[in-house]
Amino acid sequence: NRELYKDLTEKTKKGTKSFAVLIDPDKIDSSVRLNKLIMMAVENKVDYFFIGGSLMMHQNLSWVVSAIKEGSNIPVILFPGNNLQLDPHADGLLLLSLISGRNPELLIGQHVLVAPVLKKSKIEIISTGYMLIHSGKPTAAGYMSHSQPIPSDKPDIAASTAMAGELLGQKVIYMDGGSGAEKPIPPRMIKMVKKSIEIPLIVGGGITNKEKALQCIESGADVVVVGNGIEKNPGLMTEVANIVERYNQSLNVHN
Ligand code: 1GP
Repeated sequence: NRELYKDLTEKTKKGTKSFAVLIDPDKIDSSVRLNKLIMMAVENKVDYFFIGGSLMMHQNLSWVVSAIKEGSNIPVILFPGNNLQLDPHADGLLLLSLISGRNPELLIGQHVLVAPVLKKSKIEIISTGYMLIHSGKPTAAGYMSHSQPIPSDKPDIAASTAMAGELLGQKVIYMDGGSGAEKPIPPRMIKMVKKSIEIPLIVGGGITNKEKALQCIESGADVVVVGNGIEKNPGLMTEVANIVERYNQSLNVHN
């Protein structure tokens, strides 16, 4: 039994950063490709696999989860785009409450439907205050959630929203520009949110190179998530992993 949340909070307290690779099962079209990604993730000591997407056109979820479980010890955390994206073999699940929006279905409605299933499962549930941030062109997450993202030049709204999430008992805050976002979350916003909360901060969306990943980390992200960028260029996985590792090593030197 893993203690994913305990590990993450301990890392957050120490300032140690983590790297999550997002796999959208709909984008995986061959087991060769999937196994390559898994092998690369093992080599690069990736901290987490996040699994999820806006749709499930190909019903690939359980295949992807079991391939990762067979090929690695990297924790598999579901990051569901909707309540069809459950798999009992995953280690954890980000139970998302879309606190940036005002769509009651995604704040509590869908959760009521899946709660009995989740209570019975052995998956570690991590209650997540999920915040979509405007990032240029519309994203699938924005469209599918019937919600308005937080404007990217309003860090105070993001900070107040994150504080509200923490006060309501969310275990982590996830700031997301949405998959394939034009731009990552602005550093100023990450900094202000990080200063406003004690719980771990996950940041993703539009991280397409190592410089952007480093900027997110230096601004205060405890976990950086990369999906699209790795789909387009698998070598980015190694680059981001190296950046995170070097950052963590420099912490050890200074402590
Ligand atoms: C999306 O945060 C994730 O929900 C990752 O986004 O696919 O743009 O890396 P990208």
